[in-house]
Amino acid sequence: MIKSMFDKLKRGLGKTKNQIVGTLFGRTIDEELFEDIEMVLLKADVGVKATEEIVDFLRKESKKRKLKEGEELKELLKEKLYEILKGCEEPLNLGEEKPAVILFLGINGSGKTTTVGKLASQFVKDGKSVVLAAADTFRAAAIDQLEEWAKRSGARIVKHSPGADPSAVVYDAVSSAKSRGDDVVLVDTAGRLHTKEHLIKELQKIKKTIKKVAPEQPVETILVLDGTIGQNSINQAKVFKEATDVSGIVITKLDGTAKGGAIIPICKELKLPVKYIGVGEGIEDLQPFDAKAFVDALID
Ligand SMILES: Nc1nc2c(ncn2[C@@H]2O[C@H](COP(=O)(O)OP(=O)(O)O)[C@@H](O)[C@H]2O)c(=O)[nH]1
Ligand SMILES: [Mg+2]
Repeated sequence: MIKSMFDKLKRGLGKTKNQIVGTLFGRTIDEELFEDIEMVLLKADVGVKATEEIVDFLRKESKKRKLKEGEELKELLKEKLYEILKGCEEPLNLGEEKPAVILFLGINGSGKTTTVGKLASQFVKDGKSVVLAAADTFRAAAIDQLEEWAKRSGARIVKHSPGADPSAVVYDAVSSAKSRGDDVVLVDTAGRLHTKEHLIKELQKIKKTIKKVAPEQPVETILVLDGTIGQNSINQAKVFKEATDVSGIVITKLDGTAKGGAIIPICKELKLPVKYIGVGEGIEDLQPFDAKAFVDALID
């Protein structure tokens, strides 16, 4: 990972990091320290199960390796966190067929539109032609926001009027991308659906529409979760998982949250890989999830 990106990640995770690393310094390894570590991990939203697993490992290994100083646990902690998190790492799949269609889901405010915009910018920089489908048709402002991101990123936008059928937008976006030979279609959806039945129906309709035009798609259905609510996003995510097949997640707003540890229970409990993490509001602030870099930034 390039240095500026790593620095950003490190700054972003600073609050979570200070909590965790702060407990280790100037301490002798004893039961009281393990209890403090346990508390601090729980506070960082690492979750009960993973916290137990981590603290048990620290107890056993520190004994085996005859460690004395709290600081010495840092390397052990890194080792264990990496072991856990490397199973959560998986790059975005663009598939074989053009255009690749990627569907973004998540509740209102989780960061879908921003993520779509950031990702569009990365794809355009890689020389891909990108289409944004404005399938959040609830508000005019949602369409305007995506249009702004289209301008900033250099992607083409397909939009209808507010209140239009999201599936109709998706149909136009995917079929036009197909006929023009575009590489990627990013579908921005609405998160404000009144009931689960409504959500299921809407998502199924969108997916059916995509399949009709491009039978191999979507390659990815990405759930966008707000990192600042930590583990609370798990229940939210379950509703979406019940509604449709989800292939991966993006965790946003990991800059400045003290709940960065939630990435562990989120990935483990949902059994879904983390594709990207959001570390700011800017166009550059989206990083492929890299377990090694994440752990290094967390436990510097
Ligand atoms: N700090 C920070 N803010 C973010 C991040 N991702 C999104 N946001 C902000 O979260 C708010 C909601 O994002 P938006 O993309 O509109 O969410 P949507 O309703 O799911 O489309 C906006 O103010 C974004 O700028 C991130 O990674 N870090
Ligand atoms: Mg939006």
